[in-house]
Amino acid sequence: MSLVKVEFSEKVGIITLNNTQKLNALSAQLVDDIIEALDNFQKQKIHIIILRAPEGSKVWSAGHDVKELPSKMRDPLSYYDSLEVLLRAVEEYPGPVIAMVHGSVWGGACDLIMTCDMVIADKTANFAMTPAKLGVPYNSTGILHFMNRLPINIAKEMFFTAELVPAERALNVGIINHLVAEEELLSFTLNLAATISTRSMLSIAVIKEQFRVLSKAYAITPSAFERVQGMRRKVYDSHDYEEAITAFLEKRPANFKGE
Ligand code: KGA
Repeated sequence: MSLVKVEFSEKVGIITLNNTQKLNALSAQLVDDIIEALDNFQKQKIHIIILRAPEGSKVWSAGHDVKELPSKMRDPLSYYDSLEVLLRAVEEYPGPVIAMVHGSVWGGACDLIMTCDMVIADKTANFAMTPAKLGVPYNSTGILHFMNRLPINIAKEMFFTAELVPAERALNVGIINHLVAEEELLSFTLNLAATISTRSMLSIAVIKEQFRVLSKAYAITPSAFERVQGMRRKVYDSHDYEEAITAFLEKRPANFKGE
């Protein structure tokens, strides 16, 4: 059974993450279902996608499925990790992907909304970037998503504290485009999609691709890349990574040692 619900009109497709029992944690299966929905919409030439959770969800998505993160000694966020595959699918969709957010957004799901082209939210929305709570060495493309979107001090605060940023502040710092009343969340998002749908989709698809290519146009030497990978490895080989994942599964706070 699919973990997403799909609906569409002429140009707008809606994908609802529909695994609320698991707080829409981004498991490999949920990710596969989202990607399948995106592929089908692309074949049907649906130009604009809205990504949402079921109405009234307290949690929009709890982020990466922690139970699927590898145990120690393996990169938890490598190129083919399900979250990474999803983020690329959203970035490469040849039309706008709009995140419509009611409820809390955690870790990898926060990266997902930052990868969407726009974010519309109501006052229940809040956003936490959690790798430092889970001892996870975040990957460089993920860091770049935040650098490209937010002032660096705000991105660092999110990563260093792992605290939820409430909706009003998220608006002020640029995490979200529009903060709207709860009862207007869907109509506002559909109106925005309707406006976009009157524009040239060819032009928009090319501009989106230009943003994607240019926002990643950072040069990095092979040795710098290998150094970063080596530093990340120290983290996923560490006591702290193993301890944080175990603590999550045992529903207790992690006891970090910094090694
Ligand atoms: N992965 C897997 N299972 C999860 C999960 C997750 N991310 N989040 C919650 N669950 C499970 C949880 O173990 C419980 O399962 C059920 O969902 C309901 O959660 O019923 P079970 O088998 O015990 P819970 O905690 O009882 O619900 P709650 O009290 O309403 O609290 C909701 C929140 C969202 C506050 C709480 O579940 C929570 O803190 N979850 C973790 C959120 C998080 O830190 N996500 C980041 C994951 O890491 C991530 O994306 C990366 C890659 N990162 O940070 O680097």
